[in-house]
Amino acid sequence: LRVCPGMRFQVADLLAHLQAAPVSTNDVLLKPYLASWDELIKFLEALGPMVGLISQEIESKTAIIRDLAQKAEKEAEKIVKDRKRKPQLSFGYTSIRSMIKWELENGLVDFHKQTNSGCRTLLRLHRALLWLQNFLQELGKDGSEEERLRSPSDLCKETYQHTLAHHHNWWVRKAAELAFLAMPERPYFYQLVCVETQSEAAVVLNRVVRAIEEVYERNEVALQEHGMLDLP
Ligand code: 1Q0
Repeated sequence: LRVCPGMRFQVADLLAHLQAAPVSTNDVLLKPYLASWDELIKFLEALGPMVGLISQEIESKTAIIRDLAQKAEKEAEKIVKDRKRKPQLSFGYTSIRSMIKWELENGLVDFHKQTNSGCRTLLRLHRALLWLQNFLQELGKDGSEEERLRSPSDLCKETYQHTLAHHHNWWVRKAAELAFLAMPERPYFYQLVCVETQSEAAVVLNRVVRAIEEVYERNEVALQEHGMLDLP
């Protein structure tokens, strides 16, 4: 992967964070997972103020989880000091599975009404990641002429309607439609990921898509095992 000089967003960094997230056979580390979202915010920043709302939304969701993690860490320190127990690796918000365990044990997850639990917050990011996976997969297709000519903006819209839109109300869907207009045309997009042709783009995008898939699938299974795919 090429390094883009002078750019804040680096696709190599995004890929590195995504690839650092999977741990053991079925878990996902939260630090690199959230760092991937930080990197996507940098991408959005390059698109201008039209998508500011989306960056803000991602920022607020990642901040909720990071705040909870910090609080849990302090609590964990206290427990270790008071009971002279050894801290466990799987404590608090280290990974998605430790977060689920911690929040369930501490009664932090509400299955009936909206709260700011880490689990319900991560579910929002998780659903958005499926959209991103679908979008980048379509964008990376390097087959027919027709495929190569479809505009990122249209692909954005179509994939959104098939995924994330199901979870959004009318107002958010309208706001999303506005944001799609800010999606640059392919040449500008290529520049942001530092490639020149569709076939080069396809290679980069497919690597990112595969990395997202691995993370998404693990999170999906972890949430599903705990009946958390519909948390309000
Ligand atoms: C130009 C980019 C278009 C992206 C289109 C995605 C549509 C999003 C529209 C959303 C507006 C956000 C307003 C708030 C929504 C919340 O109601 C909702 C639910 O949360 P809650 O607490 O009310 O239950 N929140 C969410 O659904 C969170 C997710 C927000 C959207 C995340 C979009 C991710 C964008 C990623 C950047 C794409 C760049 C790709 C570049 C990769 C290059 C290799």
